Amino acid sequence: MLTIGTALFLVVQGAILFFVIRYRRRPGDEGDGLPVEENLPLEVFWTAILALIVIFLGIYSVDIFQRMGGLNPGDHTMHTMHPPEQAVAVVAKASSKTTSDATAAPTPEIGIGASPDAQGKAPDLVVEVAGMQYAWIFTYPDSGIVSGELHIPVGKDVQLNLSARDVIHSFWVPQFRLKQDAIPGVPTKLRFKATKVGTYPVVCAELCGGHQGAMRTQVIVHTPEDFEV
Ligand SMILES: [Cu+2]
Repeated sequence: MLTIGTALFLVVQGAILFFVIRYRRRPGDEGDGLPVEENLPLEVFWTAILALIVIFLGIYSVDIFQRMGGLNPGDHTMHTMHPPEQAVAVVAKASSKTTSDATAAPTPEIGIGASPDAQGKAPDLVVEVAGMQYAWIFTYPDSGIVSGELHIPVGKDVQLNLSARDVIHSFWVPQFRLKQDAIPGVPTKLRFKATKVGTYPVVCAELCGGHQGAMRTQVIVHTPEDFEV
C-alpha cells in the first residue's frame, strides 16, 4: 500500500507541478483558458485503475488473513512477519510457512511459541501473567515471587502464561513487537528472548474499562548476574 500510495502521490504531484509551470499565465496574457469539458474515455480509464487496485488489495488482504490463521487464529503460520529490527528474537512455534505443516502441528496454542531451535525444550524462565482491571500481576512459580513489574534476564528463553481475571486484556510490549490477548478462561502464551538490557513499557492494548489507559507497567531486562540478585 505504501508503494502504491507513493507512486500515486508522485504521479499526481508531478502532474500538478508540471501543469503549474508549463501553463502558467504569461505576462500580458489577459484571456480566458480553454473551456475543457468531460473526457469519457479518460474518466473510465482512471476509475478502472482505482477499482483494480482496490480489488487487488482486497484479495491480497484475504490471502494474508488466511495465512495468519483466518477464522482459526490458533493456527500460526506467519509469525515470521516480524520486522527485522527488534529487541527480541521471535520465530513462530510452527516453524512452517505452509498451511500443511501448521495443520500437522499437535495442539495449536494461542500465542507466540518457541523458536524452532528451542522447540521441545523447556523455557529458561516461566512467568504467570494475570491481567485484571487495571493492573498486570507477574508471578514467578519457581520462587513464589509476585510483582507488579516483569523482570527477566537478557538472552534467556522466557515463557509468559497469560490469563485474565475479569475481562479481556492485551499484553503489549511495543519495543518487543509482542502483543497477546489475555482472555478469561482461555490460556494464552508468549515465548521470547529479550536481546537488549533495558526497561520497556508494557501497555494494555485492549479497551478493558474506564481506566484502561492507566493499565501500564514495565519490563525490566536484566543482565543474568543482576537478575539473580
Ligand atoms: Cu486491560
